[in-house]
Amino acid sequence: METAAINKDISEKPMVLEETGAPIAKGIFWPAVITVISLILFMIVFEVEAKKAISIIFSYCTDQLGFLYIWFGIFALVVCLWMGFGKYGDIRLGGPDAKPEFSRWSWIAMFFCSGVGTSLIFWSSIEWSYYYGAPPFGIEKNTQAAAEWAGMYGIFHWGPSGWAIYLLSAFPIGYAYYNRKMTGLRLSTACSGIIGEKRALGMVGKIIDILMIFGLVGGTGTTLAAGTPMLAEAICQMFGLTHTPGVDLMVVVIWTAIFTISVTLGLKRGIKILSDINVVAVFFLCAIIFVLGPTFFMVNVFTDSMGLLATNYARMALYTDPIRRSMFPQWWTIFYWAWWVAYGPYMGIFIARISKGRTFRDLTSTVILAGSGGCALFFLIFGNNAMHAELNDIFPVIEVMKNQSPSAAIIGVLMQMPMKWLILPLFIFVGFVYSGTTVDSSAYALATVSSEDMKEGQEPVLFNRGFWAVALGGIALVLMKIGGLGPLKTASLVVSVPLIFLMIISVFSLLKWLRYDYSHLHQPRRLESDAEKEAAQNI
Ligand code: NM2
Repeated sequence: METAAINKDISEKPMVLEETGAPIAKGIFWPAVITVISLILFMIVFEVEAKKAISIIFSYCTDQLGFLYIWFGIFALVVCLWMGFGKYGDIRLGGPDAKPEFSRWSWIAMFFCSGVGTSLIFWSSIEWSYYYGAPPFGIEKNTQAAAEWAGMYGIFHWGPSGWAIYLLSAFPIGYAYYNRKMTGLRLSTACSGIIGEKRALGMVGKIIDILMIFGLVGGTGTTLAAGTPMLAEAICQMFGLTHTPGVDLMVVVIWTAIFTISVTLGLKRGIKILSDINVVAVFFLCAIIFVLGPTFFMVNVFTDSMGLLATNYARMALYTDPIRRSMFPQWWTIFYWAWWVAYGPYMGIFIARISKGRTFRDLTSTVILAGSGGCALFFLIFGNNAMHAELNDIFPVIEVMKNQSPSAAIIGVLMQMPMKWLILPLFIFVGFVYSGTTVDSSAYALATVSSEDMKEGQEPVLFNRGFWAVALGGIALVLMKIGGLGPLKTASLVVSVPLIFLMIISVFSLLKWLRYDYSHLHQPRRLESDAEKEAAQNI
């Protein structure tokens, strides 16, 4: 195949498996550390002002600029589908002969566990209750119609558009690294086709990577913020303790220990193994709740949700509610897209790193299908189980959420189930490991971005990996102590506005490279037979 031959040409350099880690890129590492620390210090010292300023900017971004996120969600999905199923679908990261580094199972486990964490359990359990009480499209609240939409909307927010945002920059980042043999798995490198290599290596590149780092630090904060009280509540229920801030702190400390160990062990001995364990434990937990819970209700609601989702995808994907101004899309869809974007370049780096030997088609079909399918499974089980408890007066989810906390409601539902002696400890285990696998890969990606000249097969040096893991835990601890991860979360979402443009630039860079590297695909096809020539003349 011609495509294959050219693919080989541009990937002739043999794979080098380095023994030592890639050194720290001081020009990125220190400015990133200093920027992140000064911003956090600033938020601590000027807490009130910072909160106010950030929330004004955030409302502006979601409200006035909301359409940007909405169109970006469409853009990401269309581009990923075209990459996978268009003329470049056969391109393989690493060239036509590259073999996958990880088995399909581990590959899926890794991108799934790095892309979503304990927040998936949190939100899948209670997201429906918000939609039930304040539904979209002018539907009356707390009605049967509201419940139908409530069971489905979360699946949309954790579905194909989100996973496409995650996958989008994996194409340019992976192609630059594995096929064009550029050193550095970075967003700046992936943008270099458009902004030029000199700028990518200079100041502009550094700003791009620092923005990406800040988005990710904040995104991780959001993850830990959602998971911490829920896990702390589960621990308190199990051991009969009172839920105090001390238990929250303990959760973060245990988490930090888990992801620091995992990331310092490296990609193959740490992150991969933890992800494999996580997927098995998660499936086990889901299976128990599925069997012991209202199985037929769950499956029936899910089936109905699939119909609603399929018929209304475009409506939801483009919903801005400009006339009624219920703020539903701003508070939900746009907030979610911003959160996916904050994680986007990191997931681009991480998916690219683990996808050597995979074709563009494989990337699109597997990441989008397995990612959305995996998330939908949580809504099927955790969401519908909780909704069933509310609608059938088994447990007053909404009341507990209002009077106590969402975490108390989530654990309260599980406490109504048979075999809670098994469910609760398993839930705690999964909770810890699940965000452990998200944050270890975040730390890995941060270390990758701040590494110099990282060759294929090489990992960032140990210090770099360990540093980011401890830093992520430390930041969460400090912020929780001064009253919540809220401002950091919002700040990270504000950073997602420039990230949208950078991710678009990286896609155009890739297109430029592909047009150059596969120019034969753009020339008119030579007409071979006389019959073909004749047919062409008759058109
Ligand atoms: N997303 C997928 O904590 C997490 O699950 C991280 C959340 C962006 C909504 C990702």
